[in-house]
Amino acid sequence: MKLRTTLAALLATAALSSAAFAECELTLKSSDTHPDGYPTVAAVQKMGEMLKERSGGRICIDVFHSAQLGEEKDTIEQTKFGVIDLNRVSMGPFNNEIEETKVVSLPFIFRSVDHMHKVMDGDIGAEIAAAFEPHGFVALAFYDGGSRSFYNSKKPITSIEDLAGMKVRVMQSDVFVDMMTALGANATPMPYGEVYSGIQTGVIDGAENNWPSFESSGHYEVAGYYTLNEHLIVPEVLVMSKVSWDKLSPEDQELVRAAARESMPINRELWAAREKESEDKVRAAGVQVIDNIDKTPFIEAMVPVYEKHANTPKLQDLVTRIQAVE
Ligand code: GTR
Repeated sequence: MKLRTTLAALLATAALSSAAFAECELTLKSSDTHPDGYPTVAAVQKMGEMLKERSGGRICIDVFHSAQLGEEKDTIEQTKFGVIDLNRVSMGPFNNEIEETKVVSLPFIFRSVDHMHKVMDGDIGAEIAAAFEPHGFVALAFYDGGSRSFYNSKKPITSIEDLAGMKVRVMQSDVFVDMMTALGANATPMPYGEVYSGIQTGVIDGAENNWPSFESSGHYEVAGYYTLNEHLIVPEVLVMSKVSWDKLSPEDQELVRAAARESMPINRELWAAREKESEDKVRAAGVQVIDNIDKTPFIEAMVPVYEKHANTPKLQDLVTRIQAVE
C-alpha cells in the first residue's frame, strides 16, 4: 500500500515537473538525496531560477530530490556518463576515486566550519575543484554540511571506549571505514537510504551525521542518543557531468558557473537556519544529547587514518596547507 502511494506521488511529481519545464530548450536533471526544503535542494532550485531568467527561459534545472534518481554512489556513476546532468553530493562518496577529496574528508581536518569556508573559498578549494575534471565531473559549487556526530539506539557515547564493538554505518569511503576502525567500532558502509531500517532492525547500532540529516531522515526516531563529538566537517559539492558540460556553449557554461557560484551564499544562509531548527526539533523529541565530550582522544586516535590516506607528498602537503589557513 505504502509503495503504491509512493509510486503514485512520484508519477504525479514527474507529470507536474515535465509541465513546468515544457518551454525550456534544455532541462538539466539534478539529483539530491535530501527531501524538498532541505538547504542543498533549495539552493539548486534557486540556481535553476537564476539560470532560467538569465538564459531568457532557455535553460532550466529540474531537481529530483529525496533520492528519486537513486543513492549517491549510483547517481555519481550516472552523472559521470551524462545520464544525470547535475548532482549535489557529499565529498565522501568520491574519496575512493578522487584522492584530493580524501584530504577534505579527513576527521578533524577543519577546526571549524569557518575554517572550512576559508579553505574552500580560496586557492585550495579551486585546486580541489580542478581535481574533479579528469574524472568526468565539473565541480561548480561547494555547499555546507555542518559537522557530523555519532548517534545510536543503544546507549550514550561519552568516550571512545563506549564505541567498542558498535556497528556504525558510514558513507561508502575507506577513509570513514578506517576512522571507525581506529575508534574500535565496526564500520558498516551502506547507502544513506538504508540507515533508518538498518537501525530499526538492529543490523546497525547507529550512524553519524549532522543535525539536519539526523532530523530530516527521521533517524532520530530510532536512535535516541546523539553525541556532539563533531568528528567530521565534510564539504558538499555540486558537480556537473563533463558530458553535459561539453554540450554547452562557452557563454552558457559561464551562465551555469555564475548561477552555481551565487547559490553558495544562499545555501549557507539556509543551512545555518536549518541546523538550529533541526537541533531544536530533535531535542524536543526527547533525544538525549551528550554535548560535553572531550574531543582530544578522538583527535589523537586519527593519526593512523592520516598516515594511511594522506600518504603521498602531494596529499601531505595539502594537509599542511589546509592546517596553515588561519
Ligand atoms: C548527508 C549529506 C549527504 C549524504 C549523507 C550520508 O549529511 O548531505 O550528501 O552524504 O549525509 O551520510 O550518506
